[in-house]
Amino acid sequence: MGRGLLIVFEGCDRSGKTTQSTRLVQALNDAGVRARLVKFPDRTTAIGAMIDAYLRQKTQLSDQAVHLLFSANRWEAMAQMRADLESGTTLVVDRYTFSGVAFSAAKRMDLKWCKAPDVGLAAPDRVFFLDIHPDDAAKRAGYGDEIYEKREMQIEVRVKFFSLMDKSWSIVDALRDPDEIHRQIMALTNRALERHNADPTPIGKLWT
Ligand code: 2DT
Repeated sequence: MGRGLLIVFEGCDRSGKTTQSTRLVQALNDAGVRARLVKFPDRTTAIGAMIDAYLRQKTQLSDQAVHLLFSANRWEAMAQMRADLESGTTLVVDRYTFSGVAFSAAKRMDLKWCKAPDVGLAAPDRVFFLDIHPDDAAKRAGYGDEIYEKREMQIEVRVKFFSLMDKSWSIVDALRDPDEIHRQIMALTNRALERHNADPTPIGKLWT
């Protein structure tokens, strides 16, 4: 049995990442593919609790400190993620290093500095970017009270996401019917699984 794939969902707030990543895991499991959902930030850990307090504006942290906490929150999950991948479980990840870099870079932090703490994390096999303009996303339910849920920030984040894309990314139009989006993502995932089974590659390392 080969390794599982690392599939990442990225996008601005309200783009449907949580809905689509959950549906993908369900559909893969239904098709007999072992898959598990991973979500960053993972607010359930001690580090995640600090991130949660920052996002909900209950505590203040410097931009650098919170950036490093987001990265540490991925590193604390890495051993289990690698073990799952190696044992054949496909991981579907709701936000990953690209959110880390895009949100911090949108605050005018240096791009190279932002990438550095995530160097060496497991690299995704596929990234699905659920693309929606922040103004359309805001119409869905309006933004909440968290620190980054502001129009100007979201617009800047989207620009940063585009600057991070490479050939492993697929841009998915997130303004469409959720069933249609799911079918497209399922087709892209099946193609990635078939390609990997025909020509297996080891887990890559990020930002190297
Ligand atoms: P959720 O609404 O998806 O819980 O995200 N963020 C996320 C960062 O700034 N850096 C990161 O590394 C990650 C993973 C995006 C909460 C907010 O946290 C931002 C939105």
